[in-house]
Amino acid sequence: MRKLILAVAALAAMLNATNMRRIIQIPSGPYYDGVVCCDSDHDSLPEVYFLNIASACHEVWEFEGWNRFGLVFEDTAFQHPYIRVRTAIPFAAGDIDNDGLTDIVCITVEPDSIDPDKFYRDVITIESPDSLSYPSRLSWYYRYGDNGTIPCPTYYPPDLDGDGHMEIFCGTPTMGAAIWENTGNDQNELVWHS
Ligand SMILES: [Ca+2]
Ligand SMILES: [Ca+2]
Ligand SMILES: [Ca+2]
Ligand SMILES: [Ca+2]
Repeated sequence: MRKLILAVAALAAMLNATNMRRIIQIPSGPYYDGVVCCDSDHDSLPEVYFLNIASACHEVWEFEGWNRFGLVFEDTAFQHPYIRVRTAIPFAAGDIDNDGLTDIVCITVEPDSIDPDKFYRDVITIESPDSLSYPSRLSWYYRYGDNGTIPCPTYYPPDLDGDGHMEIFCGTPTMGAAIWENTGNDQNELVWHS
C-alpha cells in the first residue's frame, strides 16, 4: 500500500511538472541576474525583483491577477556617487532589521574615488522607504574585497544562532564565507568568517 501511495505521489508530481506552462516572460536583454521574489509593498500581490542588464536598473514586476504580471517599478535613481546600487545583483529578500520595511540583499561594485583602476566588491541592502513602497534606498553596505568582478552568492539564512537577530551570509574572495548579523536599524556587523 505504501509503495502504491509513493507511486501515485510520484506520478502526480510528474504530471504537475509536465503541465506547467509559461505565464510571464521577462523582457529580453543580454542577461538577467539575481531574481528574487517577495511582496515588498505588503499588498498581498507577489513581485519578481531582478536586475535588467539592458536597462541597467532594478525592475519590479508584480502579480496583477490570473497569470498576469506588470512592470510596477524601475529604480533609475542615482543615489550614491560610487556604490553602484541600481545595477547591484539581488540575491535575497526579507526584513533583516525587523522594522517592517523590506530589504533586498545584493552584491555590487564600488569604483575607487581616486584610482580609476581600482574597485571594490560590496554587499549591500536596499530597503523600502516605507512599508507600502518597493525597495529603492541604499540602507547599508560593507566592502568585502578588491578588484574582483565575479559575484558570490549572498542570502539571508535563518537566525543561525537563535538570538533573534537575522544574518547575511556571503561567499567572499578575501575572507572566505562571511556572516554579518543585524545590530539595529540599517546596521549589520561582521560576526564571523572562515
Ligand atoms: Ca506586492
Ligand atoms: Ca528592513
Ligand atoms: Ca542571529
Ligand atoms: Ca531599516
